[in-house]
Amino acid sequence: MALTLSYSTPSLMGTIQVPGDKSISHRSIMFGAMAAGITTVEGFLLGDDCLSTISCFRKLGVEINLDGDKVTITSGGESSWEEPAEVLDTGNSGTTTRLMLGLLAGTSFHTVMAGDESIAKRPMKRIIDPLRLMGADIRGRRGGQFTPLAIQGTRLTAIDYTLPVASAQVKSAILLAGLKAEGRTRVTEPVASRDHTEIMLEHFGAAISRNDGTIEIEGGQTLTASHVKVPGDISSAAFMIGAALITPNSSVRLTNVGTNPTRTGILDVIKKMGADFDVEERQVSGEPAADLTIRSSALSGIEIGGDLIPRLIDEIPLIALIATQANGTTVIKDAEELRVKETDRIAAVVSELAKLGADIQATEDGMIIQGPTPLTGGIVKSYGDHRLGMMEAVAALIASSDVIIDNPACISVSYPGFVEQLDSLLN
Ligand code: SPQ
Repeated sequence: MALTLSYSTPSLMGTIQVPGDKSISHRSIMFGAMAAGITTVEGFLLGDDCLSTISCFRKLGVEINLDGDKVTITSGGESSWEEPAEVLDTGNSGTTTRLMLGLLAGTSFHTVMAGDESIAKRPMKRIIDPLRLMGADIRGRRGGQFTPLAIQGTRLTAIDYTLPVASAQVKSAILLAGLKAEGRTRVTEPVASRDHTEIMLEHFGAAISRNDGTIEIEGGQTLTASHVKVPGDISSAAFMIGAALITPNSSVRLTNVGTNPTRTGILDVIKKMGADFDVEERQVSGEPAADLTIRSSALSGIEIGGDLIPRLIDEIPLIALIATQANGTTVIKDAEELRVKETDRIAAVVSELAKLGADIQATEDGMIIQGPTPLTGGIVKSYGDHRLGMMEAVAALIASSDVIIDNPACISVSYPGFVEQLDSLLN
């Protein structure tokens, strides 16, 4: 069912807590399932993707109980996992599919994993190649490039691997497989990607070393059950940040947002564009966090590329929208990874923002946006991609007439209750 949004000259005021970080929530379940004992999690994201992770681990025999955003994971450790009788359904979640490949490669049993239509198109070779070098036995469509994937657990040996793409999912899958492998695994990343796996490995008692872009982990270590506090997701907060920046007369406070430096590229970008905002820092279980106050701002176009891209990769649809309201040209480059996300996010963002009157053009590895342009209403598609759906809902705040979003249900992948929370800020 489509969602019709019509806002006439709104302003946004108030304080909200955005839902828990998706990347950290996934990992909290995986680490809790690997560790023998009882792991507790607070601030867990009850989004569809993280629920897919829970459902996969329940099928492996791990006991997981939910009480609001609190989770209790009771596990006998990785060695107690059972061969699942059913296919593990990873839904729309790339993180679940890819990190679980690393975890399942070193078991003693057989698993089959599959997700939705979007997952079936996302590249898995980048994960399977290094895992095969470790000895993994993984088969899939087109030589293992795509799901469904069949994994026959086997003994793994350590590798020394340099990532060809900046990807936290590839890095994490190798490190998680490395935890079970014989020997010392080394992963080198040319550009830093999010490091939640490294932080959580240490938090659960594993010894790892991190030096100049190389992470090392000795195989055969066991994890100790722990307590995880999940901060708010900066990738979700980004939509509220963008909403406050482009809606006149707005001031929005976002509490307890994760500000791990590998994720705060969005804050660097808005600062460079001239945004008016404050950051008050806090600390949450090894992961930094802050309260952010964002006010409507006059923005200028900038160039975004290079090492900054992995630090804001999921925020680019929103950045493209705010660039339509900035003075001058915004160029986003080095972001070809966007083409293999839930949908081709370069093509989708350009086509849908153009429908709303934006002056935006696709390039091979990004986009060029001229601003400011007033946005009109119109019928737009989410392509089943949560980040597209939310960007379009934020665009509706400044559109001159109704914005009708086709297939808005996907928003619950990472931000259940997003539209309601946005509406609660309306003045
Ligand atoms: O889990 P999924 O579907 O891959 O989610 C996305 C998103 O927009 O929420 C990407 F489409 O985030 C990825 C992110 O782009 C989550 C992630 C992680 O938790 O490790 C890492 C990034 O992907 P990658 O491919 O760069 O490693």
